[in-house]
Amino acid sequence: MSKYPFHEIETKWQKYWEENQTFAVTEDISVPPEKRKYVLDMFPYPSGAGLHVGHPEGYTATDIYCRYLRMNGYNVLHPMGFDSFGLPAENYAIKTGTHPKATTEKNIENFRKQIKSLGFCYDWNREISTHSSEYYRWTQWIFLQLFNKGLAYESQTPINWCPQCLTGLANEEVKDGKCERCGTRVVRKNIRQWVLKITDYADKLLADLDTLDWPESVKSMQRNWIGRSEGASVFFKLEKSEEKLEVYTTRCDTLFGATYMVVSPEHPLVATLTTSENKAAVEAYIVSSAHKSDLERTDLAKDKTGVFSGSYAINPVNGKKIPIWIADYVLISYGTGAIMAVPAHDTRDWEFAKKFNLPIVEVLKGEVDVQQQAWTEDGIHVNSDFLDGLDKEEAINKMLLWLEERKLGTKTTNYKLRDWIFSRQRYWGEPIPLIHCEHCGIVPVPETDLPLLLPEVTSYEPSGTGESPLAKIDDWVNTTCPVCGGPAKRETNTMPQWAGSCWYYLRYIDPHNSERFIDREKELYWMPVDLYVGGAEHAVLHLLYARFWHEVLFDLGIVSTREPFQKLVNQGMITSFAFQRKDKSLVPTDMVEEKGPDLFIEKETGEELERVVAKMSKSLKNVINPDEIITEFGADSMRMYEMFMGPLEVSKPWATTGLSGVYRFLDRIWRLYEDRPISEEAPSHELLKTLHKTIKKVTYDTDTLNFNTGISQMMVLVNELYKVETLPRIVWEALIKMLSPYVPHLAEELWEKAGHEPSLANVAWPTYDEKLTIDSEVEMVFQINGKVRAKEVIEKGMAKDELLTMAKANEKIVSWLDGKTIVKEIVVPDKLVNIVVR
Ligand code: ANZ
Ligand code: ZN
Repeated sequence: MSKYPFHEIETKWQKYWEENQTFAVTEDISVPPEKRKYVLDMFPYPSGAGLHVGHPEGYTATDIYCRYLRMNGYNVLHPMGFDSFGLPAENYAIKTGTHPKATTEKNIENFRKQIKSLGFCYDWNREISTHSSEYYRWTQWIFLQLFNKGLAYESQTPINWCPQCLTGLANEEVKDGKCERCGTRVVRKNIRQWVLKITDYADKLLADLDTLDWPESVKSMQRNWIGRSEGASVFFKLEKSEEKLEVYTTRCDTLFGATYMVVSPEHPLVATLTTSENKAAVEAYIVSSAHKSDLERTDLAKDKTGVFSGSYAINPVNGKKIPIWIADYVLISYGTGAIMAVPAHDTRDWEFAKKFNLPIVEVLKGEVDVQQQAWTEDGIHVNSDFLDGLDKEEAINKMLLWLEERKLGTKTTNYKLRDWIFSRQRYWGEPIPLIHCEHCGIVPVPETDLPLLLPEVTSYEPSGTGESPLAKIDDWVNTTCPVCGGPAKRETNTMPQWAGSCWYYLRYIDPHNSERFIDREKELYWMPVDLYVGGAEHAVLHLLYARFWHEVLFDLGIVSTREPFQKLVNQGMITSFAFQRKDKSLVPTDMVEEKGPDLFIEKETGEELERVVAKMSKSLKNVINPDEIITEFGADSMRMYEMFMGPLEVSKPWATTGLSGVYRFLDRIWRLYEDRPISEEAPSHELLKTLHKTIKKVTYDTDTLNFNTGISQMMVLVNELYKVETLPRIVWEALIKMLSPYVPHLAEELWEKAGHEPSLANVAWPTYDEKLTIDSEVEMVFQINGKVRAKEVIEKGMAKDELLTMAKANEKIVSWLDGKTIVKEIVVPDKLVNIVVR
């Protein structure tokens, strides 16, 4: 039995596609707008580890869809590139002194080669890398548009700071409150930052979510992240100062139950509020809470901590004097950084009040004793003067009016969303194109001077003062002001990795334009992205940042759609099997022996192990390397297996047995061709029917990304072909066409072998005859008084009276009718005849 020569076939066709530019795409205006599709993959970060099995999953899905669309007459934009500014390359540079550019470009080479070895139909002429100056020139240009629109500002923001590495860290770089690099506990530190005003777009970002065909889970994550909350600002007079303490509350109706107040340790009034007796305790407390992350501070399970400031405020509704505490369960970053505490009806306030012996006053009638636990559900107001007897909504409205009339409060909306901390004290990123001039303030680098190139440095280590390594290059930092010509200094912070991925989908449309960042006509031709496929881990950061930039570009009149990505699909994670001991510890795969079906033994100890599903990890030695799979089974097997594993969106474990099953399927197809001549004769009616059913199913399934079930149906057709001596051409060629999006190399080869010129890429997708997909025979049920008494197989579509005659002629029915009077006859065509008798 000759093995199907996938290696030869795959190399041959990849070369062919490349040489013939089979997948190069242009903005052909003869193609009507509804026949233009933009299908996008989340581009990879070119890590040193190379392609992971998760990458080909999404990439194969979009590839199949694009090939299918092409065969259906669509003009399809399907590009690929690299998200190539990033921390790992920089950290590697710090360790080894290798320039991040060198590492990155070597990794890109490798990624490109790996991606190409899977035979994807990308238009490689449109490849971009976010670290190339041609590209980041426009990232800088967009930043300047944001700056000019007042959406970028400088601020002293508390950020995560590593006291060992002497650098600010992004939130993603902090693991369990510790620096990812050195393991030191991070602290909060105010440092100078560039911040983008994404909060200006909170309402738009929220509202436009409704227009998107995205998974509900991602939409709701974005809604929660934006976290719009409606409530009130309330101003509390202080007992001994003219200052007012403003709080944010969603429950101003509970004001009569506010028995104390809390300000966060970072609140600007802390010093004013702290009396001299309490000063030492307050200062010690501020230091201790600086070590905690927001998450730790707001953790419900954590023991509450705090100190009394020594000052009092006056509750505006009843004139009562209430103590002001300092506690870190109140965050400076939300609302006003100060709260009115209502311990009877808020769990955290209740715990705090219990711990520090503060009064608890019930203002909502509930089902518990509020001295024993907080009542956090709704109830009728009590102990609340003019609110007594009202429900929540009535009471909130009445209290708001009351406060507003007296200028003691106003209706306010708050968002969880924070402005986006946009600068990094890092080397490997886009330099922020701004200049600090003593006379003119902050001045943008003139657009004609872009790109502002990332200069060469000798050491990638942050400077130690919280500035990027760029700050050490005097002849780069010192420049002249573009406005007054006087001496000035460059901004030395760089942009975060998210910057480049915020707009890459736009650059693919016009990747080589050196005049503009995108040509208007081309943008109109392709946007928005019709389908975007990628991992669910990007639900908030990337997908929110990109939407924000896009909304801004829309408002600037640079792009034509409000939203960039019309439809989003999250591929499921590819996991792996792992082996677990009784004590739940995991055994590396190479230490496991398979003794039989579902019987796994730890080699060393003989302990029986349970097979479980786990994330692939180096330590478990269960990481699948796509290169090895391609070498052993071929790219087509790899592609088809990943699609056959299960529905695209669900997570599924890699199983080599499944992969060899798919390989055997492809091998069977190859042997069909080797063993059977193609004939020009018409196929049998049965075979023709299977063919049309298959075309119908594969068409629907490919169109809706249900690839696994489409593949199953093709397997059915292949089994049918094994039953015939020769391959009827119309069946065989239709099969090749259906296979081609899935296993394009094998399909091209078989197409050529069937006597055609290459390529299959733009050959029309097969069509089906609906009539041939319907089974023409059905089973009729004959009933007497609703009970089934006989069955008969009939030709579909017979008329009612014909069916009735047939029923009455049926032997069994005849005997049931004997001696009875017919009172009613019911006929449901293709289903049943029911005769009611007496
Ligand atoms: C009084 C009150 C009574 C509250 C009650 C809740 C329940 P959302 O819905 O998430 O917007 N809060 C306000 N600012 C805070 C801060 N900086 N840190 C921690 N907590 C803060 O939550 C708003 C509620 O969270 C506010 O309403 C406030 O407590 C608290 F029965 O005020 B509430
Ligand atoms: Zn100046």
